[in-house]
Amino acid sequence: MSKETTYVMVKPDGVQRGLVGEIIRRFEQKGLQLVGLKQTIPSEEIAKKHYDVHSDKPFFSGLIKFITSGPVICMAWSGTDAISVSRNLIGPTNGRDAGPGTIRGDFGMDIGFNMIHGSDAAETAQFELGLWFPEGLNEWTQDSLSWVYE
Ligand code: IDP
Ligand code: MG
Repeated sequence: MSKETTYVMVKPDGVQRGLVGEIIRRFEQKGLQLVGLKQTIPSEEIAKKHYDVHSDKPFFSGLIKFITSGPVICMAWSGTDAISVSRNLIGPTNGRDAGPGTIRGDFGMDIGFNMIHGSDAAETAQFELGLWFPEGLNEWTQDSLSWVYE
């Protein structure tokens, strides 16, 4: 158990489909703390850095085209084990395989259009937060969290 901050991003399909509020609601209600939030249209440069691990995959160019096609919502969420907790809220990559109750399971039918990204490990979270939030995050005390953690 450790306090972590993870990078979460609503992708262009999630923004286009009007799912931003629904997605933020799920993270808030779970008990994660929002420490960074903004809308941006990603440049090709930032998109390629973000997805660099997939640069040799056949879907890479399509993925970059998709991510840069319109606005995304960049978020930073903090909490105990925030990385795995967020990945569980998000669900498996392909919406058709994702269980009900997960974001991809409840709203998605596709592997490419899967609405949301979440960092998969501590090192990736650190890299992605630095990439998308070079201005830094907000540290603040959320009083309600004293009723989330015993
Ligand atoms: P993740 O988002 O669940 O961590 P990754 O395997 O890291 O999934 O893939 C990154 C993103 O690349 C996925 O969220 C999805 O948008 C896209 N992607 C992955 N595999 C495919 C594919 O086979 N076809 C098209 N897009 C894919
Ligand atoms: Mg991934």
